[in-house]
Amino acid sequence: MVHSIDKMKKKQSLEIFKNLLKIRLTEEKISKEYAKQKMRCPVHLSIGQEAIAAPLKFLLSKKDIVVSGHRAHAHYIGKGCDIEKFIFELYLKEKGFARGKAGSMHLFDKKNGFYGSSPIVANAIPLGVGMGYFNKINKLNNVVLIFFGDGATEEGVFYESLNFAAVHSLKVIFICENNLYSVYSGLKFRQPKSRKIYKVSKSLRVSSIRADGNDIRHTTKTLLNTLNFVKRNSKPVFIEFSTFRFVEHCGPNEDDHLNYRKESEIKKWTKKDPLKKMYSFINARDKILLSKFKKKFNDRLNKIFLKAQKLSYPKSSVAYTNLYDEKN
Ligand SMILES: Cc1ncc(C[n+]2csc(CCOP(=O)(O)OP(=O)(O)O)c2C)c(N)n1
Ligand SMILES: [Mg+2]
Repeated sequence: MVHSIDKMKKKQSLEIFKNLLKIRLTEEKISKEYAKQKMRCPVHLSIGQEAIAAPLKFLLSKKDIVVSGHRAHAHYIGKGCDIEKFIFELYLKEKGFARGKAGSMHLFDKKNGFYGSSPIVANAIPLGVGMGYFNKINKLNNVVLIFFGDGATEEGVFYESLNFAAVHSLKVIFICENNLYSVYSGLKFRQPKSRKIYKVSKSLRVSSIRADGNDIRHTTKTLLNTLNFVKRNSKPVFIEFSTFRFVEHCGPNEDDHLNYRKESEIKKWTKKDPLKKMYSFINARDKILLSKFKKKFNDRLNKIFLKAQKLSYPKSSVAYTNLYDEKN
């Protein structure tokens, strides 16, 4: 585990770079295969937002908890959860992590500390705060990271949860991935122009920061410093990462022809693509290592996807079994 950014070894940063690539390659493969109509659950891809999730596995222990919303693939992969069971689940096969009952928006991997994602906007926020409270009353030192979008900050439960976490001094990190849109609605149609999301949190007495969500160096440093602060001070913190999604809200394709986002805005963010950004500062040796990793990982993905398609679906007789299975 990485504890200090200054003492971070070259090998550790390369692993974080690999994780970013891993998320992108998995999402691109999902996007490519989706058109074949074999994966029948809705998907909300994280392409463009991966730099926020990529450091998770290396900064957190398995006992630290992550929860998320509908756009959760990156967080699941970033935390080091089981990719095979994830892809099987997207195909709704019985070997998926939820035996084919969950699909893309109810991700879960207890062994790796991923305690669920939920498609109801803002739903994971009180869930994560509840786990933070559980940790507190059981004197556990684990931290809970709650991921959500800018849209979730417009739900009432967001305010209640921040208030509760502040009052009870919970070791919870609220992470808002501000990609400027909630489906097709830009922030300017939803929130007063002068409002800054991270300042709302400050007014509720939860310390907050805003950082670049597309530069892996910034996301790693921000997450690590925040984790250390939360553990040391037993207080919640709110992080607003600025970022942008590169494909449609739900589904595998681009939707720029719909014109809800200006061409100039898309161009600006394309230049800030987290993968391109990462390649702009890594050295030649790391580039070679990453290209070898890319080939190997793509081969692995191809095998997983082929295997997933051949697996069997769950029988209808088990539709109502294991719905609340503790052992799952
Ligand atoms: C309570 C609730 N309201 C509305 C929806 C429909 N919905 C699904 S995703 C979404 C957009 C959320 O935007 P944001 O929180 O910014 O996340 P992003 O999709 O940008 O990652 C909406 C409105 C929902 N799932 N749940
Ligand atoms: Mg959004």
